[in-house]
Amino acid sequence: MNAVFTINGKAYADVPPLHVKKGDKVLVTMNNVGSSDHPMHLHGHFFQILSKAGKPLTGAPLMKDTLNVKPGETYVVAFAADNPGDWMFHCHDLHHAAAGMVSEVKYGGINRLCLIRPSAISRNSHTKQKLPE
Ligand SMILES: [Cu+2]
Repeated sequence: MNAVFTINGKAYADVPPLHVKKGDKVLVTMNNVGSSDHPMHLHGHFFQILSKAGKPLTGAPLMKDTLNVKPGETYVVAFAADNPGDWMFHCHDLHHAAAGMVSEVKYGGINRLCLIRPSAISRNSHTKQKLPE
């Protein structure tokens, strides 16, 4: 079965990123409308769980970078945009991530003039590959 796993109805790379600015306090609602658990993982930040099913959490602040959201559950979490870069925000069931359940947190003002060119070059080959101009 070739299931597609989505965020807001879209699969990566069609999932719109969360655009943030350094210093923002970002609220994210995670609502699992599917039938599988989705351990949602944010790179580069920790988020505080504010509420589950509309009920505020009590006690000491609960800070996590991964939260398992079960079918039907809704959490509101918050994080401080304090680590500029482009960060993945994805389901940590990597089968789900590979099938599209990936978003990104992107900061404005980041230099995106980077280029990497992965390729498959045999380690046994002594042939140098000329990069295109
Ligand atoms: Cu998942």
